[in-house]
Amino acid sequence: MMVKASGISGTNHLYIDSDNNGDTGYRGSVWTNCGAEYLVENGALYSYNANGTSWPWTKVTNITMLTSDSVIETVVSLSLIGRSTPGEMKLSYRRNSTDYAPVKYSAMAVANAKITGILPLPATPVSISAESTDRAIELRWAPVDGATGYSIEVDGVEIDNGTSTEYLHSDLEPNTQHSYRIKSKNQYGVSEWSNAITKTTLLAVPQNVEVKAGNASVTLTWDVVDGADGYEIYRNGEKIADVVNATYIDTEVEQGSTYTYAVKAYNNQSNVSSLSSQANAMVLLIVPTDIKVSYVSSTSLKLSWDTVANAVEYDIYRQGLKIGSSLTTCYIDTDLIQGTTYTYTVRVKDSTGNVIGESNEVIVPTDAVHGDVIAPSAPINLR
Ligand SMILES: [Ca+2]
Repeated sequence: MMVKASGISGTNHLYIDSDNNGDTGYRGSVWTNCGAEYLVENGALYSYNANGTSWPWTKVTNITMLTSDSVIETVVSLSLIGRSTPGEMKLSYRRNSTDYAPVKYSAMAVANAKITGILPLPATPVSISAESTDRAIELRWAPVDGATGYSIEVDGVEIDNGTSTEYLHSDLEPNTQHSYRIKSKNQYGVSEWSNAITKTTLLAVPQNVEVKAGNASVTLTWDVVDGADGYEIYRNGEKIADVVNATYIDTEVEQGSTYTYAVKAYNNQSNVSSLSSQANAMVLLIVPTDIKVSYVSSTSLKLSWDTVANAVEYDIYRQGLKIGSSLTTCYIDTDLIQGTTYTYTVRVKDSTGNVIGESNEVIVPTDAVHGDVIAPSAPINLR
């Protein structure tokens, strides 16, 4: 639009009856036979959606206006005023300035405009996908025919993305929400913004996953994840449990087997972290097995058993009462009474003195071996 006159460098109104219909839009007392849907004033475009006579206008966007005392020139994209087909529309101009008091308003100049063709603006990007990690979000969209570039609005800030149809938003905090809109460009202008896309980064990956094998169990611990409502436990690649706190004791394990564990954090908004790094645990044999009994004399016998990993000391129990300890894997019990049946168990203690395992009971009848004495061996670790 261009206006030529004199003394027009002040405040100006450029009205646009974009649908060429005098019954719609703003119908002021001056321009009664026309209804304006848009107004350009002081470098901004406004749209009208009130009752036709009241004044309120809504700002659409800033518009570049070149003004001098004798010429005003501005360009408004047809897409901004809702025109996508050729045809007529009406434009008008009125000076509106106290600079020219006492005549504040000029007479209204009205012109017809004809749109003979529509510049082929690029289409709005569609098929936009977004993928999250805990620290980044990556967007991709389908290339738009004829587009020479793209702009992306990232959390409210517009960025020129060049010709790429991908955008990586990095250095983000875990479990934070971000929003994006994309538009395409060509030599004639820009498309409408796409619909806004919101995407949340994943919860942080659980760190410092540690495992500790115990007596027929494995205890897992890891660092608490901010924003997590719970954790999923994976063993050998399969989910085995869901827990609230940052610890888990797996009792469904077999001694002597090795297991691989990993953890995911999740919250109640369906945000699930990536799998943590893996931790391996070998469930140790910590229960004395295969206790052997040999007779030293008719009133004494020797108990022996296989070495138990992590064992530092063994306590020997007879009839449920502790009768001694051993630093090795054997023990000689004396002063037995012939004809009596004795029941033994062996408990394993670790370096801190805790009992970490206990054997099954071994039942030994002494009368069955009366007179069948095995050659005595040297006493070991009698206490
Ligand atoms: Ca109208």
